[in-house]
Amino acid sequence: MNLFEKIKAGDICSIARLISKVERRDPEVIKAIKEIYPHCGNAHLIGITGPPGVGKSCLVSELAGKFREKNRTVGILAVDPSSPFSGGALLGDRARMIELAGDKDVFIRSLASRGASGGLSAAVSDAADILDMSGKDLVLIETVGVGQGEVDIARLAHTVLLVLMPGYGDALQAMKAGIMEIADILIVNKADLSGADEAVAELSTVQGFQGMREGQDKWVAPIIKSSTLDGEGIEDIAGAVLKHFEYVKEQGFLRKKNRDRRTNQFLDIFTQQIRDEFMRLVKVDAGIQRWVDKIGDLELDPYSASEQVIELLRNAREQERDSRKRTRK
Ligand SMILES: Nc1nc2c(ncn2[C@@H]2O[C@H](COP(=O)(O)OP(=O)(O)OP(=O)(O)O)[C@@H](O)[C@H]2O)c(=O)[nH]1
Ligand SMILES: [Mg+2]
Repeated sequence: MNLFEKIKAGDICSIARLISKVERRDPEVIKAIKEIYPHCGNAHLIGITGPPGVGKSCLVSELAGKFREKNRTVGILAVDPSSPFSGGALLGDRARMIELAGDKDVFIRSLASRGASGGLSAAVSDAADILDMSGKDLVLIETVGVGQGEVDIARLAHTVLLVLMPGYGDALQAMKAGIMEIADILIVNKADLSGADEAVAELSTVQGFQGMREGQDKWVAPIIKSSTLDGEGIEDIAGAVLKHFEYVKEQGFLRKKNRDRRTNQFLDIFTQQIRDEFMRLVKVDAGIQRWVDKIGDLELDPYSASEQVIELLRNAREQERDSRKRTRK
């Protein structure tokens, strides 16, 4: 079996090896992704985001356990975890994690921005594709922070869970607009602590912002209280996650979400490759080097310079169209 076949069969070592390459942005990965791409699109991608320390990782492991009870296979990606980890310690040294660690239908990995020169966003997207192709029904992606992170989880995930905890009312007021736009399910974790009901009340007051959600105004994000200590709310969250995916599919949003994600992915790759190619050309072409120097010497402003290049592309496209017309005649 080659690497591709092994991953498709869910072989944990092969998945891990390829994701490591993805993390390093190893050029070999591009070849693998090209091969994998047509086989993606079956997994439900779930983003779990929220401020540091609210219990996202604990929640992810509880949810993974819950989905396993429902016989779903699970992939877990923790993006740039604030605390270092090794193996199972990633999601806390908890009984649930140890249980998951021995399960071949669960794959757990963290991705760090260290050394990811092509951007962490690209690595996360590729890693999600690999897990998707390996046959994972659900891919849980934990990211810290909302909106300010390098990884735009709302673009990638089909369902976004925003996790808060009692005492986050002030933080919420500050970020409410942005949050309410991306969250499909709102969670007040650590409900075993005091102040959970107040946090829920606070959240419901800002839920009016839901109306701003483009094309999805019928879905009102449920607010769920949870505690990973006693398991409160976990079943409800798992149920809401699956219900949201059904909703997204029924309303025809799934296709749109996937198309938007892929368009953005293409644009990211395209701009990166244009940059790389341009920097390569500058090194080998003295004419281009002189042209770039003009920008530095204030003889040419960067806006006009960019417009000149776009004009070149446009002309090339027209020329090609003309020559195609001529060959048809
Ligand atoms: N009381 C209480 N503590 C919890 C609960 N869930 C998690 N914790 C604790 O909160 C702390 C942080 O939990 P994590 O799951 O690591 O939180 P996180 O949001 O993933 O943290 P970062 O990844 O560092 O942003 C740990 O000490 C957990 O034991 C809960 O439901 N109740
Ligand atoms: Mg965490």
